[in-house]
Amino acid sequence: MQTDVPVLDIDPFAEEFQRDPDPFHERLREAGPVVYLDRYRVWAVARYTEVHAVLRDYERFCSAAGVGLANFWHEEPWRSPSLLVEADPPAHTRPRRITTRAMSPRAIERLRPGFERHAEEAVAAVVARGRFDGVTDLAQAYLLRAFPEAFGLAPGGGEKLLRYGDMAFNLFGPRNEIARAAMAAGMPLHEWFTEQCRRGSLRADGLGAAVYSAVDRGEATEDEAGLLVRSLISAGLDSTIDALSWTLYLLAVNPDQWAALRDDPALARAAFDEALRYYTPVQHFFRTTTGEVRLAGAVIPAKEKVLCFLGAANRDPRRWERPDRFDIRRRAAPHLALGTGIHSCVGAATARFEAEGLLTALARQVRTLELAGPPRPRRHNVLRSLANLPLEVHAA
Ligand code: OVM
Repeated sequence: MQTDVPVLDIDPFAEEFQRDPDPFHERLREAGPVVYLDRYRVWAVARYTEVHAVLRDYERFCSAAGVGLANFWHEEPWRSPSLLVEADPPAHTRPRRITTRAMSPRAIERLRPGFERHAEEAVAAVVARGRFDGVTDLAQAYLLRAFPEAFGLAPGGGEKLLRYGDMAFNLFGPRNEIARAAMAAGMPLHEWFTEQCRRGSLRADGLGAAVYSAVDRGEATEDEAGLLVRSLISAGLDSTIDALSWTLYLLAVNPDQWAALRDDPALARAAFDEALRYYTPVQHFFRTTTGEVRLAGAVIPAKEKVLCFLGAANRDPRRWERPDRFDIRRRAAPHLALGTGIHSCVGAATARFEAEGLLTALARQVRTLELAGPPRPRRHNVLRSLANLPLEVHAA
């Protein structure tokens, strides 16, 4: 190995790192454009320019060996690989086109009234209570209704979807005690989850059925459609609940920003993107080198894992002015929280719609939004997550 690449003893999956990633992110960024993490024998990038470059370069930094710590060329994946996030072109192209189409702006515009209604109801319920938990009573309560309805899933399965998604995301990390606990809770749901992804379980007017319409057009098999629905419903719930929870937190502790949103609810989308930048829910994904590659002066051998710290890139002072200031009026959208390039989040527009629904309802119904106690982080291998968020609101 080269001597000019800093070798760091930082463990991104340790309790200490996960409780407060920011100081570790800074150390990773400042150590150099490319670093080597001894403990896991992986390379890592934490600056915006390099994270962006790796994500864009799918030929040299591939996804088919898995986008978590496990290298599928050496170890068996825990389930059949995703046709989307664990695939490269040309195999990736058709599944991606199918899901992009199913979740096109036009397709999801139809969902807006449902999102708005669920948001108004969820906000009204917490306004009536005054004090509540921002994670469970608002972000979850809202999405556990809006999300299954949008996909055409039977109502009431939300808790199980959460548990399964929690496992799927955790398993992008190592098989540590968090992953084992998530598997103990999630594995018994495997059959149930697979059943939810079948055509017969999905309402004809939902996003799930829109994926299956590719089968009717001769573009996919029934099994492929099932795997694509699996991707969408395992990736889209936990991550968005965290994103909404952090948005609520950031608005509660930045009263000037909350005032700006109340004055102009059209800032809802920008506020959500700034929160995605500031507290990036999906903290990292890996890529794997296809051959020996040169990156920012470093030479990385073939078939090596490269850890892309999305959250660190989103606070890189080389890219952002005053990166540690939460400012809903900045142009945050080029953040990397939803990736970039061919694998960028296929649910991005849906998530932004969901957020707009919640934040505009909040801006309409709520006058004051304040922290009512210390929030507690939830330990997770991949997600930056809150366990709870005590809030207090007064009606507008
Ligand atoms: C997938 C997928 C993509 C992103 C996140 C994720 C469970 C899954 O394609 O299955 O988390």
